[in-house]
Amino acid sequence: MKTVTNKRGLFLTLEGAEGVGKSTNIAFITQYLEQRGIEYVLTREPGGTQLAERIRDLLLAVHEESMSGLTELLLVFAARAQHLDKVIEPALGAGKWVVCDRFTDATFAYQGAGRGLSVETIGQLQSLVQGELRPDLTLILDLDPEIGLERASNRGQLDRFEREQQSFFRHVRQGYLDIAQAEPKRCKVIDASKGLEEVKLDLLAALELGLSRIT
Ligand code: Z5A
Repeated sequence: MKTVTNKRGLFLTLEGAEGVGKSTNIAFITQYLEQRGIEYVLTREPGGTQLAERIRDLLLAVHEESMSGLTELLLVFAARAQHLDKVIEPALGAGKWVVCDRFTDATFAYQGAGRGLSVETIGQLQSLVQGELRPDLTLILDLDPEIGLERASNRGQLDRFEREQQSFFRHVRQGYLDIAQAEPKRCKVIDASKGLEEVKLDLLAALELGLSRIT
């Protein structure tokens, strides 16, 4: 087993479009870290703090008034600023690893590729809110949106995003694949259409490979 010498913790993110199985699979990542005695904080976006979770509620709820794309984008980054300040930065600074269910790649995929907002604008907000901070390793679960939406629809009431058309989720999926292609060192794509046990093994292999390159 490799000894981790980084003083600052590592920042791992899990991404993917609707119903790909992030919540299910994130447990495999944390089990992996526990087995290696690595201290970590598990968190999610949008959310992760009391205030940021309130912004999440606003983002996911179905409102009578439609939400503009820019409002959505600014709310996502407002939640992120709070999350970074209260949870992510303090944990990384204390040498803990952070495992985050979605981060800014979701903004490029959903608000950028999905809603069609400018990548430059998102990049500017990313710099403003995060400075130089980027995830060290990102695992992207990839799945045909038709299957993902079917899996998600079995969970009950659909939130504001889940009510989007399939074409929206096709753009989101492509957005993620484009990010992975542009940043192959940081991003590993995992085929989430396989059975859960196979996805787990692929995820852990991608995690080990990714970590071997950065630790
Ligand atoms: N959002 C955004 O727009 N911009 C941003 O910057 C950020 C987020 C950060 C909330 O995120 C929304 O915020 C999200 C994008 C937006 N909206 N959408 N859509 P979220 O992560 O909380 O929402 P979510 O995508 O709906 O995630 P989820 O609820 O955690 O679902 P999931 O993790 O993808 O799936 P799951 O609950 O683990 O699995 C779904 C079902 O499939 C479940 O019954 C599993 O048992 C089953 N499953 C899982 N894996 C398998 C396999 N391999 N085979 C068969 N069945 C499986």
